[in-house]
Amino acid sequence: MSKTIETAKKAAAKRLELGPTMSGSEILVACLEREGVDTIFAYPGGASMEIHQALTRSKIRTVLPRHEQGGAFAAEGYARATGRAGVCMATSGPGATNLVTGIADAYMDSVPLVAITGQVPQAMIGKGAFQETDIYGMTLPVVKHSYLITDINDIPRIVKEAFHIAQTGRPGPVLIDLPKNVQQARTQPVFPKEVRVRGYQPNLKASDLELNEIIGLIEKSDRPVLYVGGGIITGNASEELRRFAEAAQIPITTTIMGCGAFPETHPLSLRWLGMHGAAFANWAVNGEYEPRASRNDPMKRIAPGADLLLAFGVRFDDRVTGKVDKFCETGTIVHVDIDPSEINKNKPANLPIVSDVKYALGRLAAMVKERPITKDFGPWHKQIAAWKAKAPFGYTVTEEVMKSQHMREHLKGRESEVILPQKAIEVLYELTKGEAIITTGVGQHQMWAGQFYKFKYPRQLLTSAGLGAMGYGYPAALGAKVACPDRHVVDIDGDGSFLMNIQELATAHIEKIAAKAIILNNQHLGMVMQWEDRFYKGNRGHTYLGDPDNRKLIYPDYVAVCTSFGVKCERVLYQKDLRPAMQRMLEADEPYVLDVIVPYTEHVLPFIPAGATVADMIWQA
Ligand SMILES: Cc1ncc(C[n+]2csc(CCOP(=O)(O)OP(=O)(O)O)c2C)c(N)n1
Ligand SMILES: [Mg+2]
Repeated sequence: MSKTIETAKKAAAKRLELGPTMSGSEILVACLEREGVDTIFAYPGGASMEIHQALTRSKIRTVLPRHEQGGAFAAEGYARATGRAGVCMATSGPGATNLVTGIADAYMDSVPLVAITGQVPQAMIGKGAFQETDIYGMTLPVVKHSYLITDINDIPRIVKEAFHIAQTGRPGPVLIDLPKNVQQARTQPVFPKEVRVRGYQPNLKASDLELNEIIGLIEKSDRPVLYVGGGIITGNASEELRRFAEAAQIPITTTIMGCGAFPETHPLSLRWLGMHGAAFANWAVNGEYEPRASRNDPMKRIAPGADLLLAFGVRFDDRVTGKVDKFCETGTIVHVDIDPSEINKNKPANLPIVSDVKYALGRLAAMVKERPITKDFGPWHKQIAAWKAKAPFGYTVTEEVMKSQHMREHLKGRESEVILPQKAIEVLYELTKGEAIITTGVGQHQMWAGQFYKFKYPRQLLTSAGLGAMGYGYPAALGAKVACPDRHVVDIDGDGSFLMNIQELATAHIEKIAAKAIILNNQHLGMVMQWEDRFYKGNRGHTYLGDPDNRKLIYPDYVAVCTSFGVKCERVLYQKDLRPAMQRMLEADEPYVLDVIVPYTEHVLPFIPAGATVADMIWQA
């Protein structure tokens, strides 16, 4: 052998590794092992059972969800709790389509997810084969990238690329569709040790020139606000954010995706903003206005909001901005994001910067440390303190609650024992000392979870924010608990949302995953009901979840349902029972559900109706 060939072979050996002859399924599993995957949430079928066979010979833990949607949400819970890609798998056809909601959810919330689907044999593709769906085509608008593998020799490279793409830059879901004949074929795999995807540059960094411009704007401003989101969490930039904010003394509001990116217990925290965010956060960004009766009335300003909005890792979502042209109308907008397609998408930025937020914030913190900001934001902090005192998150037992069906039919004579949903969350916050990982369904309970649990750390609130997918909470809690077995993981759920993936109680029981759930059971699709009350004169359009023929009964009987799954469950109706029951739930080393019966009459406040402005905010009961 010539010397050149030998050198080339040695160089190749550094980059590549040759494995023994294996089937395509075995190669796939070997690739997952090489990526450090320890758990896969997978439901088998004809087109994926080959891979399950290979998984039985692997150290990877295979969790069998009871519905593929549950598997996808569990993988997302795992990913959101750890930052590592979650992995789920389904068979072709209905198995694959059942994953779609989870894939879309991961896309909307930038969650690293690798979704694997079995596909019918290549020769059958396009023939309308049994359980054939074009899952590649179907999911194109909701994936970061996708692959249909047609050659067994491509498996190692594709799996490596899939994990790289899912986890770097702005994370997202990657689909791998693997036809059955490729799973069954055999070859000697060549595993790459490195990955390079042409045209994909996830490590963009702001220049010092751009960052200096930000500092110049801060020096010129009187009322700066940091508006930060999920990008801080996915970009592992919390520490840098804290250093920068503390050094520059700039108050911070987050999106709901950004909850925990900055400790909500910190004096600079304005909590989260938007439709149901803190009134003081909305005022700080937009200014305070006299409440107006109609959207056609003029907006009368009481006090101005931010004159400089520093937006990092956010996307100016409509639930945050309301009427977008009125959002931070008088402020200069700096928008820093790793994804160039987010810049100027929803709201034009005065200073747009494409950059990794961890790098940008770290560099800004260092610059400010070297040359401290000379501007005194004292008066601005005073104004914010006044706003915080004026409109903290709060709740009271209202006249409406007292007159409600709940009081008449469930609490008659014991009205003082009523449990408001907000109170239940406050008690959970106290008992867990603010340390639990919280997942949620979608609805009023989700917003209250954000308001009444204060998040101190990134990856502590796992919620379907962008897609708003009911049924997310409990399976996501399972995934988070698998990833973080030593943490308390509690799903704060609604009765409607919990029912949407109730089959996952079986997964919890059989797999011994001690994820907890608190159902804030108002017997209604509460959030839709709230809109009915506000905008449709309270006319109920199929938002009652109880048994209309027997309204005194709480329906369904979650204690009986859970018991049949082998999961402990208690119903809590009276306030005196709440704390001890929650304590028992938290102490249990097994899955545990609390069915907490609450009145349906509560509305989530503050509330800026869709497309409205801060002047239209309803913030007092
Ligand atoms: C899969 C899905 N279907 C419908 C909706 C629309 N939706 C949003 S909130 C909500 C009510 C949720 O009810 P529940 O889970 O009981 O929570 P609550 O608002 O009562 O706290 C509905 C139907 C949704 N977000 N997701
Ligand atoms: Mg409900």
